[in-house]
This record gives sequence, structure tokens and C-alpha cells, in this order.
Amino acid sequence: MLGAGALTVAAAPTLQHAFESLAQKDPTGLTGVLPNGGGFRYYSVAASVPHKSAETYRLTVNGLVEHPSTYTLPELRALPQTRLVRDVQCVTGWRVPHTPFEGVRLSRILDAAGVRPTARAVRLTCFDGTYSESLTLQQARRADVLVALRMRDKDLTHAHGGPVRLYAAPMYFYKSAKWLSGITVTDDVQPGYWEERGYDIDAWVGRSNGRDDEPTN
Ligand SMILES: Nc1nc2c(c(=O)[nH]1)N[C@H]1C(S)=C(S)[C@@H](COP(=O)(O)O)O[C@H]1N2
Ligand SMILES: [Mo]
Repeated sequence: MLGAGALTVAAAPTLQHAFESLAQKDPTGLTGVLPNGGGFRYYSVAASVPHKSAETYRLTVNGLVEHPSTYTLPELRALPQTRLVRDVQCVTGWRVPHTPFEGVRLSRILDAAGVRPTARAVRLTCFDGTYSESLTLQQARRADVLVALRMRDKDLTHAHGGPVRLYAAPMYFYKSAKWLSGITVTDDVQPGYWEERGYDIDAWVGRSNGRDDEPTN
């Protein structure tokens, strides 16, 4: 859905022009501006992404852990949920203020898996088959890093990386891997998809955005 071709064919000429000039300025995998997206843009580096339902979705946790495990969506929903309201900031400049995300703290999933003492980092993989991300263990254990199930108080849509995506609130949005399917605990940081292409591995949004502090909720 929302392939570049489909969008340009369907769009009115003015929107088409706006989209094309935007796409030229933005090499980061932008393939469409979401209708009713509230300012969000749809990004996928993969041309097509399979849909996963509550029945077919799985999240695998493995690597340097005592208890490798697999979660279904109902199992993730049954864990304590944390809701955060922060500004979404893409590194290319667009921003969506005050966006609620809700899900399970990544730290909870890591604690349940039993991280081994030699571990230093986390690698995140996606069922689009292409994207990946990474966090240091210290970053991954922050209270404002979620395995997100909901956005804007609704279940995450496929376009936004549903049913499950990462939400790394204090970092640029490229850290928030969509269509999350794997969490591998590793002994060092393995740069993610965009990081192999020049993006910063530590993606803190600047202090001016007020996101450097740990949340209180
Ligand atoms: N799997 C996957 N996750 C991804 C991306 C992607 O291309 N594939 N793009 C990243 C970037 S650069 C941004 S800005 C956000 C966009 O999220 P959205 O499509 O929900 O607006 O997803 C991030 N996570
Ligand atoms: Mo982005």
C-alpha cells in the first residue's frame, strides 16, 4: 500500500508536485505522506511488508540471554503497559508533537530474558526482512524505550509498523524500528540499517526538544 507509484497516480497535481519535490529532498525511504496521518510520513526501506495479525505475530528474544523466548501479541498485551506522550522527531526535519505511544518497556522484556553479564547491546530486527536498529544496553533499559503496541491511543496500524514497533522516545524516529520481530542481545553495538549509511548510532534528539531527561511516569 501507499507505494510511490500508486500515490502519484492517485494524487491531485498539486499534491503530486509537493510529493515529488519532497521525495527529492528526502532520500531516507519516504514512500508516501499518510492520509489523515496527523503529520506523520510513511517510511519503509522495503518495497512491500507482510501483514501480521494477533494470530500470526511473533516477537523473538534471543542472543546473550538465559531464557530465549517468543512472545505472541496477546502475551505482550498481557504485560504491564506504559504510556508516554512525547514529540516524534524525524532526523529529516518533520515532527509530530505530543504523540502518545503505549507498550511494554523494553527493560521488562530484557529482565524477563535474563541478560548475561557480558552483554552490552541490543539488536532489533524487523519482519520487513530489511530494517534493523541497535541500542546500547544502557539505552535499551531506559524507562522511555518501549516495545510499542499502540500509538495515539489506538492499536498500531500496519503503516506505522504494527502490530509492534520499537518506540525510543528520546531519539530520532529512525531508532523506532517498525514491524519489530526480533530482539537479540549482543556483546557490542551492531550498526543498524541507516547507521551503516551514515546516520549517528547515538541518535539523541537535542536538549532543545526537552527529551534528554528520563520520564517521571
Ligand atoms: N522497519 C522500518 N522501520 C523504520 C523505518 C523503515 O524504513 N523500516 N524508517 C524509520 C524512519 S527514518 C522513521 S522517520 C520512522 C517513520 O515512522 P512512520 O512510518 O510510522 O511515520 O520509522 C523508522 N522505522
Ligand atoms: Mo526518519
